[in-house]
Amino acid sequence: MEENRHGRTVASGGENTGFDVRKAGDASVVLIGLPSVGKSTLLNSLTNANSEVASYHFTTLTAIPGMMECFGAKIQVLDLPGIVEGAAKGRGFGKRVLSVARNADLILLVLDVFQLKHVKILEKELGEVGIRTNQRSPEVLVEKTHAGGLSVQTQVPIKMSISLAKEILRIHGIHNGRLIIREPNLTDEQLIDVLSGNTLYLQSLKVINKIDLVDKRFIKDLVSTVGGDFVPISADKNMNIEFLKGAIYRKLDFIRIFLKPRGGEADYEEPLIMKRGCIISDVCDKIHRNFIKDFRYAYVWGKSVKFDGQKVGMDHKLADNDVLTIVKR
Ligand SMILES: Nc1nc2c(ncn2[C@@H]2O[C@H](COP(=O)(O)OP(=O)(O)O)[C@@H](O)[C@H]2O)c(=O)[nH]1
Ligand SMILES: [Mg+2]
Repeated sequence: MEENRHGRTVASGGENTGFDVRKAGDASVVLIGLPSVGKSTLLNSLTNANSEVASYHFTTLTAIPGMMECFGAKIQVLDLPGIVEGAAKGRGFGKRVLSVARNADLILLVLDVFQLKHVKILEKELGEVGIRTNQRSPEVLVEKTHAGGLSVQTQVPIKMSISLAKEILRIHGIHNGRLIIREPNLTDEQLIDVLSGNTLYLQSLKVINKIDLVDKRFIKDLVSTVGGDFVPISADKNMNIEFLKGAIYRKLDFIRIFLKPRGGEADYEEPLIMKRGCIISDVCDKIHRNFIKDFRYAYVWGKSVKFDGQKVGMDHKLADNDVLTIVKR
C-alpha cells in the first residue's frame, strides 16, 4: 500500500523549492493561516513531526509534513509558511502556499484567538486562486453543441435572468449549447466559477488557537463573532487537540471498506480508508498502482448492492462498511 496516490507529489509548479511534498496517507490536510498564529506548534501537537516554532514571522519557509493517526486513518498534515494579504498576487510565499492548498483534501484555517477577523483574509486569498471552502459545486450542466444557439433549461427557481446566463456563457466562449440549471437560486458568481474550470470546492475547518490566553467567557463570546462552526484549541498547551483530530476525521468524510480474499474471510482488523463516493477502481488504485490492469470483476456485500455477493464492475460506487472481493486475471 505504498504506491498509487502516495506517488503523487503536492505540486507547487516549477523548480523544487521545498514545497514538493510527497502525498502520503489516506488524506492530506494543510494548515493555512497568517504568520505566528501557531501553525508549526499545531503540526507538532497533531503529528510526529518537529516543525520549528518561533516568535518571529516567517519561520517556516517550506512545507513540513507530519503524519497523524485517527480511527485507523493515516492523515498527512502539512505545515506551510504563513500567508498575508496579497498572497494570491504573489506576496511572501503566497502563490506556492496556495497551490499546495489546491492539492489538499481539507484546509485548516488556523486563527489566533485575538485576530479572528483574519479569517476574511484567508478566505479572500483562497478565493483568488479559485478555492471555495465549504461550498459544494453547484448543480449545473453545460452541453456544448455545434449549432443551434443557446438554450437555458431551469429545473428549479432561480433569481438570475436567462439573458444574463446566456451572456455569461458567451463570455466563456460558448455560443451553441444547452445549460441545465438544477441549483436553486444559482448566482452569476457560481455560474462563472463552473465555467472557468479552475474552481475547486474544498472542505475547510476553522481552528482558533491560543485559547489558553483567554477565559471561558471569552470563548463563549467567540460564537457571536465567528459563528458556531470552529474548534477552539491551544496547540502549545495541548488543549482540545484530541477533539480537533476527531473533527478533522469527520470532515474528511471517510468510509471503510473491508477486503475479503476469494473464498476466505473478510479482514475486519484493517479496513481500507476511502473517501465517500469512491468507486472500485479507486480501491484498486489504493492497493497498488498497477492493480487496475489485472481487474476482472468484483463481488460486494453491503449497503451499496441490492443483494449480498453481487457481481459488479470497476465503476461500482461503494458504501461505508462494504465487504469487497476483487477477482483478478
Ligand atoms: N500562548 C500560546 N502561544 C502559542 C500557542 N501556539 C503557538 N504559540 C506561540 O506562538 C508563536 C508562533 O508559533 P508558531 O507555531 O511558530 O506559529 P506559525 O508561524 O503559525 O507557525 C510561538 O511563540 C509559539 O510558542 C498557544 O496555543 N498558546
Ligand atoms: Mg511556522
